[in-house]
Amino acid sequence: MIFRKLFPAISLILLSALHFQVSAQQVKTPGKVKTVSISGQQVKISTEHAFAEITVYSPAIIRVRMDKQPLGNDFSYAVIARPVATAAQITQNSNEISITTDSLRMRISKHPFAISFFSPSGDVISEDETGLTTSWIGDEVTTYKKMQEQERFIGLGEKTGNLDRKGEGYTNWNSDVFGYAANRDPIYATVPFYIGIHHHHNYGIFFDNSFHSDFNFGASNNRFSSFGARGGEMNYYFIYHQQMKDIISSYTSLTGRMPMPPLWSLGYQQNRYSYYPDTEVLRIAQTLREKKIPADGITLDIHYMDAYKLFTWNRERFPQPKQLTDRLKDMGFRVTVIVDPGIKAEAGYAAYESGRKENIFIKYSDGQNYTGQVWPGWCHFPDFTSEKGRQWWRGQIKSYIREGVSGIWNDMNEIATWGQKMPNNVVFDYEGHPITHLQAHNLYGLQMVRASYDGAREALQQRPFLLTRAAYAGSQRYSALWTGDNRAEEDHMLLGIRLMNSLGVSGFSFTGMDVGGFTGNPGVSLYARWMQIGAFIPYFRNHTGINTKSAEPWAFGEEVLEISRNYINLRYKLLPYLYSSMYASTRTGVPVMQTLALNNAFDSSVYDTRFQNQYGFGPAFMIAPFESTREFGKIYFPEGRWYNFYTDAITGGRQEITADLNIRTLPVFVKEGSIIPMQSLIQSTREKPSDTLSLHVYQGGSTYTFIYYEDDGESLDNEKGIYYERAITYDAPGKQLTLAKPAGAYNSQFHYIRVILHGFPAQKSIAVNGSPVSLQSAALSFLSPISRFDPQGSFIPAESCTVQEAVFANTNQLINVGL
Ligand code: NBV
Repeated sequence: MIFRKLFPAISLILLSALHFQVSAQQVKTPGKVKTVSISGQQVKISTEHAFAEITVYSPAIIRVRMDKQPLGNDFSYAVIARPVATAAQITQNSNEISITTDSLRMRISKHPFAISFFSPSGDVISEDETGLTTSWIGDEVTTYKKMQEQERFIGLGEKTGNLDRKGEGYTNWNSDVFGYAANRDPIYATVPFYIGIHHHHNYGIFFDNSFHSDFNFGASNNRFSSFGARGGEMNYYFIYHQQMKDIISSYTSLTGRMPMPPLWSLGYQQNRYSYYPDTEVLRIAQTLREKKIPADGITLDIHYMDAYKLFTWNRERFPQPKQLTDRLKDMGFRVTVIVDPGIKAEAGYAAYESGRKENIFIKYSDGQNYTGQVWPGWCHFPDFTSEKGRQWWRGQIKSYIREGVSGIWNDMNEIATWGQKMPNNVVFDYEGHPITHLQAHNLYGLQMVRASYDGAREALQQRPFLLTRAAYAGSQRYSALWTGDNRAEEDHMLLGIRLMNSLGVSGFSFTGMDVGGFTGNPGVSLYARWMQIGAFIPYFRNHTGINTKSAEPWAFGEEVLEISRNYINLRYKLLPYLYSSMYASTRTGVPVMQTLALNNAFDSSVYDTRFQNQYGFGPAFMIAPFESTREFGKIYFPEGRWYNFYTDAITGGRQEITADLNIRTLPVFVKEGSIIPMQSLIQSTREKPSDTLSLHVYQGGSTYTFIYYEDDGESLDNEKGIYYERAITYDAPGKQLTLAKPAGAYNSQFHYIRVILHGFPAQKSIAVNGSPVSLQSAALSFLSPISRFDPQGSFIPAESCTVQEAVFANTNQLINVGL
């Protein structure tokens, strides 16, 4: 009876609830433009259902902000640039608004609102998919771009999969993925920037939104590519240049570039989870020296702590940390320690007590500190989105520096907690404008390394080395990034290369992977190949997990030891080249480790899955990595002529060649016309090389400039102009090599230059500033022979090439060499 009476009311409530659900699930598009206001480089627009703000950031960058409500506080941790004064012509008529810069044209249709971008010559570069444009489902916002014919997509930071991401979809939600599968998504880092390529155009899109986000490059649809997030504004930067490297430069002008790393961090780093006690650390360091394996770094994983409590030392294992780091420093090793964000909630533990007192932990919405479980047990987590939290962390980090630590390795900062389900009602300060975990999650790693970097730099008064696992766009300003808990498997070695190549085009130049693999045990050949590749990646670290076999270079037999030593030696000889290439990257954002697409964006072969793992290392090298067990393999040579690095044999470009492979040599090629500076072998960067810089010049057909760079390797003086920067130009048609007058207030440590000519016709002498200097012909091997251990005790000789070389004094005057 009562029910019958109440029925109409209940059904009304139910119906309206249902109606609400239906309308919440409706897809809302902006509709028609209602008002337009143009001021300087900016256009503000209101439409039937949305608000938009279009800002010209530079001739090549236009920012689009949209929301279904009036636009809110404009704040980003990723973007550090302000709009550059740009001559932009902004006009409108009843149908459209048009924005024209020197590099780009944008059209905004009014009925309904839709955006298109064109090249200055009028080609379509990117256009909203008609009918879908930008739309909302509840709080979720997505922009749909028409899929252009034959369009390809690369980038998006640390993403598994193929180089060309066409047909795939990806999610950004920083995740702790121990031993991840080679196709796992998402993994640790969020870099919502990608490059689209079609019809001989390429463009970049940076979607600066830290909520859980999704990118679709034609997955499960044949209509569009899209990017969207579960909350926040549509907020993207559109970048157009003809050259892909300029797109990366523009992108990194927005989100920043890596600072110059300390030289020692480019040397070889020996790791495991974990080396302890101190005597074991010293034994490893000593063995590297005894076996003449150059190395610069050793890392302490979580077992250096007392019961995993951050900012403590296990005094049984490490009674005198400062003595240990001092002793290691004397041996030419720097120590990097791991830090996790979880602070154990334990009365009496200093970091916990001070963190509580200072009230710097993240909290539930009711004000109670959030507690999650990690290594030490139940923990609280610092709020790195508040200055107070960062300041507290900076202070704590100083304790490591006092103990002589030089590097800070930021782990578990996704945030990783047991259960992997951090509650969304945890609130973060966000510089006084609180946000929930939904928006803060992907930013946590970025803010943590910011605080670690600032703390370490302040305390060291030198360049610190920082390493992180989780990241958001912009983290490159503070830290190198490594690709986490990979597996000791062949496909993971190759995947690691693609991850780093993708990170490279997404603004991260300083990257590494666990060489040898973190989970599992690599076979002998896999380890050898991985070490060879390690010599040609920016951060060269050997690391392995807790329950794995020893994975130091001597743990796999004599042949592997010799192979590893060969390539680590090579790495050390190449440090002038690598250091200069890293410097170039600090200036331009162009990565040192480069997918071949970077210079060959419109060459379909570089995306071929058979060749997609090939990459450039700095401007000169092309590496062709293969699984270690392969006996032959196809290599693609892009445009230009290529020298075999070991033999100088030349291969013409735009062709595939089947090459014989062996485990002693990694296929490495040098682009014609290159200049590669090298130094004598040293055992660590603490040791001075000989005073002769070798300049390898590879005969080519055009003019090329290499920017050579030196500084003291670790102080901050480089920021005050105390560096040595010298343009070295090889003008092939003019047969000239010119070393310009150096810039900066630092003196080169090299007093002589040895010019080593590859592929040049035989000559008796070269003219150095007009005076003849005699040329010698010499056989050159970049590697040492490998012992064969047969009854004769013979050697497998290393391949060699014949070069011509001449030595002359290195002065600060212009040096002109006639070749
Ligand atoms: O601190 C231990 C490990 C570390 O070795 C590894 O490199 C990180 O990715 N860490 C993860 C914690 C858990 C590993 C199972």
